Order: sequence, then C-alpha cells, then structure tokens
Amino acid sequence: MQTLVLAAGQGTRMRPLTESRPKPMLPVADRPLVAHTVDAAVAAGASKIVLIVGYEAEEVKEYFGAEYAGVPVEFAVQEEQRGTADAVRAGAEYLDPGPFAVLNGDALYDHPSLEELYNDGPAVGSYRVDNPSEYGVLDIRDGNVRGVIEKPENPPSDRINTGAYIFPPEAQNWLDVETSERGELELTDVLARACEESDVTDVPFDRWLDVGRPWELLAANEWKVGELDRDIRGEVHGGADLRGDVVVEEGATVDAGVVIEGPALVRSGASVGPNAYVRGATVIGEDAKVGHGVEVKNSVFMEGATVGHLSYVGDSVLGRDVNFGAGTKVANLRHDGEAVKLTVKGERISTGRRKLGVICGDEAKTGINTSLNSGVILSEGAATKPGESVTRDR
Ligand code: TTP
Repeated sequence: MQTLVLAAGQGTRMRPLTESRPKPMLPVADRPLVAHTVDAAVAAGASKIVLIVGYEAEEVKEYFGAEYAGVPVEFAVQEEQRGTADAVRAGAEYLDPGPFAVLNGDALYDHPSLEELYNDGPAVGSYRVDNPSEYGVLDIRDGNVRGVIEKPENPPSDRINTGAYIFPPEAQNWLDVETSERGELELTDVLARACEESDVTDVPFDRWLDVGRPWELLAANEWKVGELDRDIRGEVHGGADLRGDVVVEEGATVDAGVVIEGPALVRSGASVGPNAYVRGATVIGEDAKVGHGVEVKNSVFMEGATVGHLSYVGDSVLGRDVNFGAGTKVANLRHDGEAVKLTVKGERISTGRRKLGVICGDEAKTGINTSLNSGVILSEGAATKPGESVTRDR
C-alpha cells in the first residue's frame, strides 16, 4: 500500500522543543518520532513512503534518504501549512493510481493494528477514549463511518480519529476541499466524501498516541523505551549496576557507582556517572552527560544536554545542549497532588500527569542551585541566576 506520511507541520504546541527542529524529528527512544510512524507503516505493508515535508524539511529528508527499511521514499514539499488535505494534495503527484494510506507523522501506531487497517478497504483507524469531546469523533452508524465531528459537545461515539486512513483510488481526485471554519483544508472533508461514495469501516486500534504537546513526548518515550531489550555495547565500569532492560549504545560510557534501572537508553557518546542514578524510561541522548551525584527519572535528554553535578531531574525534557548548573533541582509533583499544568500557546492546560517536571528549549542554562518548579518551561537559550527559584516560564 502506497503511504503518505504527513510531516510538514510547524508543531507550535510543542514549542520550545520545535523552535529549530521539526516535531517529527524529536527523539523517541533511539530514533525520531516520524521514524516510528514509518516503521509501523513498513511493518503493515507499505510499498512506498511519500513524506510530506515543509517546516525544517531538510532534517527529515536527510534522515530518510531515498530508501528506508527496504522501501522507496519520496519527499513532497508543502510550501505553506494550510491543512492536512492540502498536505495530501502536495503528495498526490507521487502516487500511483490505486488506493493509498495516509498517516500522521507525529503519531505512534501499534504495528498489528496498523496491519489490520492496511488489510481493509476504505477505512479509518479509531481509538477509544473516555473524553471524546476533546477530539475528532467518528460518527459510526450501521457499522460504517459517516464522518468525523470535531470536538462535539454530544459525541456520537467514544471512538476518535487517529489520523490513519485507507482511501479509495478515486479520493486522489477529491483533494480540493473548501476551507473549514478553523481556516484549514481538512482531510476529514475528503474522508466525508469517501463515506458518501463508499462504505468506510472503522478499524479499532489497540494502542495509539498523538504526540502534539511536550508531555506527550514523554509518553511517547515511555512507550518506545519500554519496548527496548537489554543490550550493552558501550563501556561499562565493573562497579556499575545495570538492572533490567537497559541499553548502552556503542561509544557510551557508564562509570563506577552508577545504578541504571531499565527501561532506559544511554545513547552513543553519552556519559553517566560516576555515582549517578538513572531510572524509569529515561533517554540520555547522544553526547549528553549525567555527572556525579545526579538522579534522573523518566526524562529525555537530547543531544549534548548536560547535568554535571549533584542534581535531580524528574519527568522532564531537556533540549539540545541544555546545561544545568551544579545543584539544580527539578520539582515534578505538586503538593496538592493535582495534575501539573503547562502553558501551551499561551493557555494554561492540565497535562493530566501527576508527575511532570520541566521542559527546556535548546541551550537553556541554569545557574548553580537553581530550583525549577513543576510545569515550568525554559525557552531556547534562557538562563537562570545562581540560587534562583523559578516558578514561571521564561
Ligand atoms: P497538527 O498536529 O494539527 O499540526 P502541527 O503538527 O503543525 O502542530 P501544531 O498544531 O502544534 O502547530 O497536524 C497533524 C499532522 O498533520 C502532523 O503530522 C502535521 C501534519 N500537517 C501537515 O503536514 N501539513 C499541514 O498543513 C498541517 C496543518 C498538518
């Protein structure tokens, strides 16, 4: 099945992590987010991948090249991010006649579910949630999908749109849709046409994750780091204790006195220790550093992020080349035990997570003994003074 993967978006809700990097290239375990989407597509039977790129396109192109996992890859540039139907239209010239699949390049799909979708006719992948009103909800009647209703007050079902579709061949001619109320050209309008013209089935997915906001990047890493099997290739001191499914890539070092509780991933060029404690679905990215007396829990360190001495980092994302001064501590739990809130595009939003630390854009720096409150965002290049207690984004 020829497959279009939408990866042209700006990822504004993911800022500051997408300030200079496209969202599909954010790290999830040992590869970029969109590589997991493409892996799932290939496992499901994709014959060709057409990646729709736009924002920071070069990074995506460089990663995939002309072939990936034995499958040919083409790139279509969507000049302006005018919506998902427009993105598909940008890729249509690379399609052969016949049915085609479309996947969101910022979502994780489980392989068997996607395979079921690929084996079906015109179809849409759905996922059951308790709060459908916050999503695009599938209108399902007599076993067929009739369309998608965006954030309805009275949802017609508890099954939401995963952004994974199999379109019939004729849909290649239905891509010129009208601008929607929110000012975008929407693929769900193409789906609505498909529902009018033929039977579109709903394929329930066992697992799915939309990765749009910073805490969802942590959830994505929890999923994919959790799938890693123990594999120790780097240099590990005899006095280190690696428990469970820990991966230490070639070129990484783990020094004496370190305890790492899997699942955890230490990437090539990274160093941990001496005397550090790493646990809970943590990724220490390429050339990143966790120094003496540092505890890291359930966090993602991107390339070159450094926490050198006597610090605690929990449930946090540290962008490229972030540097925490000695003694920096991150709070990851509110006293009242309520879900931590984060500001997304100027709006305070509950993340639904009881445990969440901080989100740091690339090259943010903290002075020694900085305290960072839970839910704080440090923008790209932000700095704190020694001894500061940071309770607001900066
Ligand atoms: P969104 O998550 O709605 O958009 P986005 O990725 O730009 O993020 P944000 O809303 O935070 O700015 O998009 C869903 C998928 O579709 C995602 O994989 C990006 C892709 N997309 C395009 O390729 N082109 C587009 O014009 C749009 C709007 C989205």
